[in-house]
Amino acid sequence: MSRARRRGPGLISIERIIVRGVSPALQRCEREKRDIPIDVALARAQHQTYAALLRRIARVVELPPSDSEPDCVFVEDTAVVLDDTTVVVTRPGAPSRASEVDMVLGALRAESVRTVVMEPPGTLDGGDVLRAAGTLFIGLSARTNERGASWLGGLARELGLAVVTVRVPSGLHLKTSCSLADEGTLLATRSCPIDDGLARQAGLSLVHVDEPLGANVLALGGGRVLVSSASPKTAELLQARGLHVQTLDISELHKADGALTCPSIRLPAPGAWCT
Ligand code: CIR
Repeated sequence: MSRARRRGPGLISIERIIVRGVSPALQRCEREKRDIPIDVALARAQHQTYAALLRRIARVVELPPSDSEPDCVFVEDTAVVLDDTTVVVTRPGAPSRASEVDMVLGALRAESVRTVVMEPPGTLDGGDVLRAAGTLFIGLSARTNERGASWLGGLARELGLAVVTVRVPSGLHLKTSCSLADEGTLLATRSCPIDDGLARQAGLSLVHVDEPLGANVLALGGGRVLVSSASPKTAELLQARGLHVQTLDISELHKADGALTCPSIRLPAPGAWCT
């Protein structure tokens, strides 16, 4: 018998956050423009500021980086937080990132989180999954294949979530082009595959942003949102909508094709959800 039950909108509330340090090998990470130098010391300092900001709102578990996992700071890709009870540990689509899941799985178990480990042959990166109230959007990308998306979709439906799968036409992940600013607001570039109709079906208002790096913000709950300092117009727009905006310089993580959601796994408080 299906355990499905309909989900009300509820609130974003983060109880715990997992982050992982910047690898000394970050320069060798997966990325589109490999020739742009990354200042690893600066990346580390920016990441420390990110972690410090998150510590103001939740308990942060910080995992050590690895010399042999250049992308290990981008923990979001290794896990999908479906709800306040269940976290999926993924099979990242880039072979160089496959081993990153081991440390994250250990950390989730140490936190007594119920984990479900994805099975082959599907692959899926957490950056392709957007939880928005009662809907889970899954992007099919160069990293997330049909098998991975349908496996995750099946599990999410069992937990009572509506599932919408979209094709990611450009950019690394679905959340490269969109993210939630708060419970009801989807920020997106014009190339985002979630259009106005899909957003409305999920109970969201779609707000287009012109700055590509402005599309990935981190909703912290309680009307607070982290925005990259590389997207000042997006920060202004959100402030004008009444949100408490904190800007953060993550220039070196942007050079690694990362953005604000990528360096953390957010775990919700009981009865709440996270994006
Ligand atoms: C990668 O290409 O896998 C990393 N350099 C960037 C991952 C960014 N993660 C995310 O958007 N969730």
